[in-house]
Amino acid sequence: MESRASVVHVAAPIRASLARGGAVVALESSVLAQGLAIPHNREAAERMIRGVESSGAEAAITAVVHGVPTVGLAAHDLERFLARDGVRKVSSRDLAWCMTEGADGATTVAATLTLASAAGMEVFATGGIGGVHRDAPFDESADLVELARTPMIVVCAGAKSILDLPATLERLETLGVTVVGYGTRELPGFFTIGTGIPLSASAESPEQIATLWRHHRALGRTSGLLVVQPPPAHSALDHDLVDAATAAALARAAAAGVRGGAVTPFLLAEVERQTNGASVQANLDLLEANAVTAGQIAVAIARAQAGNS
Ligand code: PSU
Ligand code: MN
Repeated sequence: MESRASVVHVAAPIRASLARGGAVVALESSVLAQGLAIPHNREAAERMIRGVESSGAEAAITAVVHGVPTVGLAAHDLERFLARDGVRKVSSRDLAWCMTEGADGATTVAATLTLASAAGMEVFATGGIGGVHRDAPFDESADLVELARTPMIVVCAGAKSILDLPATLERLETLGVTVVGYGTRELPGFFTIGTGIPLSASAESPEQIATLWRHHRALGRTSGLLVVQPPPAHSALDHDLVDAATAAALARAAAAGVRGGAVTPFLLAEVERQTNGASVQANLDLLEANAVTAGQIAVAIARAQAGNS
């Protein structure tokens, strides 16, 4: 049988960096092909890559490229994903089918975890993870179960505000995923700085996350570690504004009968409309901030490992 590593194409520079124990950060592509509209998606890609690099790490976007699971998307392929034309949304269940059809697929957090871990990566930056949807028996993102079985650090601004956040945190606890606040003791609200929901762990530095990760791995834990960082204060949104926008978006989704994988992109676009675009600015800023932090964590882990060997 083909091995997991052999079916995933890892771009040469990323492979070389991993082989010498360098710092690398995975980035998802669904946020580019489904989550953000043109031209914001290009800005997001550029700012995330630069953010990772500003920390001294290398960025690798994951995607399925003409049926090939890929870690380290080439520039000319990225253009097709930014054009969003015929690019499907690929969660973990969709990976093998996307390969079978030879299609282009933009990977969600769940699918990115699968590809990046096959490549031997340990750090991944995104905006917000999926989770348990509100009043929807039963819509829970595959992001949660993949986090439960993939040893990877995921840096995000929490779960998207359109979700049931207390239920999402409870599910993460059940699944054994450690959630650590980065510079905060409460769960961030993605667009908002806080939610009032307390966390059981909080860290202040990349080195502290690296130590936490070392302990996690030493215990033989095969689950992920979710690092949640509040969005930058200058563009974070007000609670009431997000609440009202979300309520309106949920009502429209219900009226339009939106289901399955289309729910998350639909709600994000509606929130953008309801906030007159303010949510996009917040989204871009937090994506970059998360990329910077993930880069710093990857560098701290690489340094600690170099020091130990
Ligand atoms: N957060 C965003 N934009 C996005 C997503 C998250 O700000 O586009 C994407 C991520 O790829 C996440 C996915 O993994 O939405 C979750 O989709 P679902 O709920 O269908 O699993
Ligand atoms: Mn879903």
